[in-house]
Amino acid sequence: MITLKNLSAEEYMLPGNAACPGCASVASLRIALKVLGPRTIVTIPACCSSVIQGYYPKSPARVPFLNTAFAATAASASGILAALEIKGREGINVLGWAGDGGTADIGIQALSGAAERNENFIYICYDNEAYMNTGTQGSSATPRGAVTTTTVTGKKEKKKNVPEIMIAHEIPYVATACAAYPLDFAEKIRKALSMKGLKYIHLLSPCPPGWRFPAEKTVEIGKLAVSTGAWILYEWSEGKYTLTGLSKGMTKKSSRKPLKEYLTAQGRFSRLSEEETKALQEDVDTQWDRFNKKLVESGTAPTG
Ligand SMILES: Cc1ncc(C[n+]2csc(CCOP(=O)(O)OP(=O)(O)O)c2C)c(N)n1
Ligand code: SF4
Ligand SMILES: [Mg+2]
Repeated sequence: MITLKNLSAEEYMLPGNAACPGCASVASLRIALKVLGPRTIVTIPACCSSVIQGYYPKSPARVPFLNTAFAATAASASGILAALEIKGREGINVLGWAGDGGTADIGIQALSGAAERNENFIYICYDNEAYMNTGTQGSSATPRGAVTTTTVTGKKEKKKNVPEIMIAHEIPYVATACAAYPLDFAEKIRKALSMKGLKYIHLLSPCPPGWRFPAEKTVEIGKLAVSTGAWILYEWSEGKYTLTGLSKGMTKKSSRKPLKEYLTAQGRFSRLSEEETKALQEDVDTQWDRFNKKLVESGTAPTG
């Protein structure tokens, strides 16, 4: 189990990079690399992270990063694995690290193919819920009601559920995480490392300029996503769902904060009417009702 005491003190993502102040994705990449260690190759498509790690002629990264085409993260990771095998190199971790646009939209075919082949790498989607690097266009992971530059009156469609799509592929491990809970995230990477095949982690990654909140509130916003139940922390493996972290105590509606607290803390939801806010609260409650049934079927529902 990863704790603050045994989390590596070594840094593989150095400060002084090109991320915005308060960027949850770069803080999470730092945590991920602490768990993965120096014998790691990361492949990333076009996204904020490619700018952060590759601001030529300098780089904050202390492990090799391959910058690949927007659609190609999972294909690229598969290629790296094949090359390592041909070269007879063992004990090297391969990480695909991509945004929500590069995962839920343009990269999903490569990811689905890699899942079918059960390629032996970890794929982490850091989900800031829009195309941030190109100026906050909406993606299929943008939640209903959020304003982006392509959903100026608030997005009408629901967020695509990529973790469930990955579960349908029956890969060894699927988990969600939130950047505000780095140890929960770290522990999930540690578990993923112990398994062979494709492991998928979907990380909610608050973004101050894109979600329109002050940079010092990143952790607060991430915690609100979980404590209001908008974002569920869980793991899935061998057909069973398990809640983790704060989400463990949140199966009952009375244990969850009103969604409004999460929504009103962000400028991207400022156009919501009372009725729309109510509808989004109903979405969260329905999401939990469905999830609770999965826990019962898994035999992992909390008792009491
Ligand atoms: C085929 C292709 N289309 C569009 C782009 C332009 N582009 C570069 S980064 C990016 C946004 C990426 O969004 P996401 O994957 O969510 O990562 P984020 O920027 O939010 O970190 C886009 C549209 C591209 N590089 N390649
Ligand atoms: S736009 Fe958002 S995700 Fe991109 S670097 Fe800035 S804070 Fe991070
Ligand atoms: Mg994004």
